[in-house]
Parts: sequence; structure tokens; C-alpha cells
Amino acid sequence: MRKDVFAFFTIILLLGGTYLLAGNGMKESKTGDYGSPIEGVIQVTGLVERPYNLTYDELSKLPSKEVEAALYCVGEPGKVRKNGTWKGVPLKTVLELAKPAGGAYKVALYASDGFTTDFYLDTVMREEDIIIAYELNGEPITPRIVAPGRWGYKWIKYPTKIELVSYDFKGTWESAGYPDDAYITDGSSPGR
Ligand SMILES: Nc1nc2c(c(=O)[nH]1)N[C@H]1C(S)=C(S)[C@@H](COP(=O)(O)O)O[C@H]1N2
Ligand SMILES: [Mo]
Repeated sequence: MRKDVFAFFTIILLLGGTYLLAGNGMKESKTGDYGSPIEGVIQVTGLVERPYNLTYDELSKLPSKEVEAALYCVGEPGKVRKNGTWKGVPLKTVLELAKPAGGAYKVALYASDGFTTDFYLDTVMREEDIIIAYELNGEPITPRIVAPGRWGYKWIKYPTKIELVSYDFKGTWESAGYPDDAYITDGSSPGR
């Protein structure tokens, strides 16, 4: 091969390699509306026949549905914090894939910041509007529970573990005395 042709291809390869490396290095990691990464994994475990791990990416490939719901915090009951169309996977679907075992009574949910909440298993199996949402109004968000008609403390963000348990597990706010059903009955805070 002629020297100048060899030099030409060497330069092309070097430039191409540099471009690819720089491109990957500069690629922004996906972030959700909390500025926290959209990447993550949920461990589905406890009283199930088939424990498994579900990445946030895999979540968006499961059969989904859209629900309209507004988020209210007991700390500021009159104010809508977030509102619109949430797209996600029914918590029921995620649990069914793990095959709940006999004796499973409650669903304990854990987040990466230590926050926890809970649902009764029969509630989740009955109410398919309780979803793990990964989009709000068409925009990607870090996955969170959307529980229409219930106070914000049920709407756990960035869940990392979903555990089926046989006992009356209570989450962060529920164990502090806030109602376990968390139904928003009127505009006022339930207190504790
Ligand atoms: N992981 C995690 N999820 C959480 C909380 C939290 O502290 N950590 N707070 C809950 C409460 S009390 C409310 S009112 C809503 C607030 O949601 P927002 O931050 O999207 O407004 O998130 C809920 N989910
Ligand atoms: Mo809240």
C-alpha cells in the first residue's frame, strides 16, 4: 500500500475513534423531573413464587395504561402539586409477574432515599389505576407510584424494592399515624 494512502486511512480511523469516544463521554444521562436518573431497578420480592428484578427501562415495555390524577400533599391539602395524564404499568401487573404466594397480605414499597409506603394486596389487585408511572403528560419521569384519590404519601418516587409480606407493614407516613387507606375525602388534611 502506498504510504500516503496508509496515512490517510490512519487519520480517518483516529478521527473516527476520537469522535465515538467523545460522543459517548458527552452523552447526557437521562434524568427525570426530580433531576434523579431514570435508570434504576426494582426488586420484586418477598412472598412470591418468582422473585425478579425489573429495570426502569423494562418497565416501559410492559402493557401500560394512562390515568388522570392530581397529586396532593397532606402538608398543603388545598394545593395541586402535580396534575395530568400519567402513563405507567399497573402495580397489579408487576406483582402478577412474580406470582404472589399464599399468605401475601400487604405490598411494602421502598425507595432509594429510605422512604416507604404500603398497600393491601387485595386493593392493588382490584384497582388497576394504581400504576407505576414513567411518564407525566408525555414527558418521561423517574418512575413513581400514582394512586388516584389518595394522598401524596402513597405516591412513592423512585421505588427500588416491592416486597409482599404477611403482616401489617406500614410505611413512613402510615407508621407516623396517617391513615393507611389515605383516601382524600375532602380538601382537608387527615392529620394523624
Ligand atoms: N421516595 C420518596 N417518595 C415520596 C416522598 C419521599 O419523601 N420520598 N414523599 C411523598 C410525599 S409525602 C408526597 S406529597 C409526594 C410529593 O411528590 P412530588 O415531589 O412529586 O411533589 O411524594 C411522595 N413520594
Ligand atoms: Mo406529602
